[in-house]
Amino acid sequence: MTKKVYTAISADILHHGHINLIKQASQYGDLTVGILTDEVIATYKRLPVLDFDERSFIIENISGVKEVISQDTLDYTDNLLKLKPDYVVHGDDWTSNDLKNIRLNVIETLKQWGGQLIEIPYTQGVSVDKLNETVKSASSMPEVRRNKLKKLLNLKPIVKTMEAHNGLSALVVENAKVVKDNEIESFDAMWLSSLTDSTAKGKPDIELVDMTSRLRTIDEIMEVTTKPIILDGDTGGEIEHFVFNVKTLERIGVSAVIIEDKIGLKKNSLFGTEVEQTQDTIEHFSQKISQAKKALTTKDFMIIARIESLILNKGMEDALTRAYAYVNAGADGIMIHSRQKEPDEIFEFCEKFTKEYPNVPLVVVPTSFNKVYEDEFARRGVNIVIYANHLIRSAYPAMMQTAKTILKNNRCYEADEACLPIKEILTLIPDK
Ligand code: SPV
Ligand code: MG
Repeated sequence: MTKKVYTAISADILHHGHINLIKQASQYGDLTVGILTDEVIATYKRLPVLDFDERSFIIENISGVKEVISQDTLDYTDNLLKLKPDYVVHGDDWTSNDLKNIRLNVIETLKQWGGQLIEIPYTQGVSVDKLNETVKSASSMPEVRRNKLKKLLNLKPIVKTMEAHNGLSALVVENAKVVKDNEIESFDAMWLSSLTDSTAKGKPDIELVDMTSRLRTIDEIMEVTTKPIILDGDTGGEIEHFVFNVKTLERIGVSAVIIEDKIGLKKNSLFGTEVEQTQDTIEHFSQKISQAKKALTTKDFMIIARIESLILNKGMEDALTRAYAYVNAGADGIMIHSRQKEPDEIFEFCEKFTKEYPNVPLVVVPTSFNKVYEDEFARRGVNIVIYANHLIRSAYPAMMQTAKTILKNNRCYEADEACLPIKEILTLIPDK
């Protein structure tokens, strides 16, 4: 009987190494190729350039391929259990890279029916890094970056978003990655927080850092990253100004702006009712949304309305009434905010809102209700989770500690332990 052979690939940037793999694998029997889904690639690498159907079409037309199936997880186990192949073929590069654990799972699973893993030498001369660099610079262009958030919303159960306030923190969001047993975790998008942008400049979060300055930060971050950007637009300011600003943001490749329904001197929401804050009228804020929507050119750019009713103790009814009104005014999504430690009011809002508008993206910022896991939010209908301030909140105590260590010791030897080695800081940012 003909043997069954399985291999899995992304096939987004196709090169001679793939052909080599397929050629060799097909010599062992009937070859099924698992194509990683867009969602898997988006988490593991970046949004694919070609979508799943396009990639599958290419691979099924390569000679030596008997069949193409989808692989819905980075881990092979599900497909292997379905197919029970005699052989899995893979390049030998995965013994040492992020796929190490995935490889071990393959070996374990194959043991169940005496299957075998065949590792072929990784094709030399393939400059994947160079190909990736080309894709990366193309994918930081405004037209490409802008619609990434909408694409991710379609692909992922929840879009994981982390704050960035300058080039370096944005590089952390771009590159941070954790390898687990059978998956790889990374952030999907960046939140350009007003709190952290202001704090990084030593200023209070009261719309003092103006749009001209915010645009400088955005540009600094855009220069070194490819992930989509959600801008904290504070109150959006005057309607007449907001209409201009959304056009600028759209043109430079920001994916979304979130504006909050407050008016007058804005203070940070996490103060709640401890400081004076005034909520806008539904009519005026709805106008701000609808006029800005009319000014846009593309369908990619999103204006998300942020509701402050729970922050200001105005109650659930008020929050929901506002949410429905803002959606009717054209908002592309709703952010519901709360400063309660327990997530109850957020969950109640999610349940009621998603019943009415199951397809309108819902955003939460769990700074206070921080025990909830992402998959629980996703189950309750949340589409974007924003970790709004955690990089700067962790950087500040680390910097203060180092400063004090040097003051205590009157020399810097003791501080070295908590510092990045000089060699690493010199090479952290490549010079090309
Ligand atoms: C920010 O990050 O600036 C926000 C979210 O607006 S919060 O600080 O929770 O108000
Ligand atoms: Mg803010």
